[in-house]
Amino acid sequence: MSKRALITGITGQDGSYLAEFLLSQGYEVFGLVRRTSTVNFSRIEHIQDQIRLIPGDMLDQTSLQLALAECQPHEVYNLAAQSFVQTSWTQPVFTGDVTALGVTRLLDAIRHVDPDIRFYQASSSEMFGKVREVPQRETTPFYPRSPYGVAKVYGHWITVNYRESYDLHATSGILFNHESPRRGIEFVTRKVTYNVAKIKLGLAKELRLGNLDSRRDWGFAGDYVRAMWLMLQQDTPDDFVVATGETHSVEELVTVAFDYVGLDWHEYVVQDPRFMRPAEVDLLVGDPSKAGQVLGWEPRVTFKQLIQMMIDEDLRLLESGGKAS
Ligand code: NAP
Ligand code: F7E
Repeated sequence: MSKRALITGITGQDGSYLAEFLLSQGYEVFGLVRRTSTVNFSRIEHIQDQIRLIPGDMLDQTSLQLALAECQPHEVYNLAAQSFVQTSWTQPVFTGDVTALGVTRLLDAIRHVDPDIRFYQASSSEMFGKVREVPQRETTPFYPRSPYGVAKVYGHWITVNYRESYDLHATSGILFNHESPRRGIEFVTRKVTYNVAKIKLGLAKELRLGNLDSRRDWGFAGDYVRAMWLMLQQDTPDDFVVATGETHSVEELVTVAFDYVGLDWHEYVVQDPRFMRPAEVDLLVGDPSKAGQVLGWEPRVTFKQLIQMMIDEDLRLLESGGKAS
């Protein structure tokens, strides 16, 4: 009998890679999708006939219970969130409702429908915020710097609490930034690669960015979903940092991207205060040694390969007359 998995956030970047990965492992894959007036399944179109989509919303407790009862999963991966940090300042309550309380709704639904379900929570390096330690590891104290980061700290601790209170197999993956050609256009890597491709093709003249000094530990999303699955195959639930262990500034990202297409970034990049944040996370770099030792996980794609892969895909998309969705 094949295993069944339910993915919330299946229409997002990670959800689409995780669905592909679980299908390749022989899983029956279910995805929770919320009702929107315009449907956007672009990231899962290519696998839509192999998965089952179930309507539901992280804001609606009943829909979560019905979804679990319908698909009876062995594993639940909670990837749904309002995940864009900048938006969390203009929609702090909504962000808290989906990204923080949504986790409790789902955990409580699991507890009542089938407490044997294994649960993965998509925690984030944004919880480390104003970092207390370099590099950041599982035991580093949290100091979030945005409503999004605060919501993720809640999601992390409620996962730990349900593990300890009800003996659920509930695991928190503390993932550092991970990117891909499927990354939303609002995030800085994809914003850079998409606009560099446009500039290269003569379709744009400039790229407007915010803070060029902040540093991130950027990996490839395809590598990171493998770590999520490995976490749920362990006998004991736990917390794991998933990262590359390398950090790069936004300026380095811009340099690598423009260099790849033979252009000088100084001629195109304009700093725009609209993209500055009320409070910034200056430096993130993770220590993935626990994931290496316990899960046998390590990243396969380097920072440079990642950026070049994203530019290649954006050039292909634009040359074929497509647009970022
Ligand atoms: P993403 O592309 O923004 O996807 C978010 C997903 O959540 C989408 O499928 C979205 O559905 C869904 N969603 C939002 N609100 C919902 C609601 N009320 N009910 C049901 N579904 C809802 O995010 P991602 O980059 O794949 O990240 C996946 C998860 O990992 C998120 O929880 C994120 O916060 C976390 N995370 C990401 C990173 C990273 O670097 N990517 C790092 C650490 C943690 P729609 O298509 O309907 O909008
Ligand atoms: O910003 C700076 C910005 O929006 C990265 C989410 O997946 O990873 C992501 O959060 C950095 C920040 O990602 C622009 O100020 C400069 O310092 O790509 P980002 P993020 O905020 O790190 C974590 C781990 C998550 O969990 C989140 O869900 O880049 N930056 N100029 C800019 N950022 C954006 N978006 N746009 C700019 O124009």
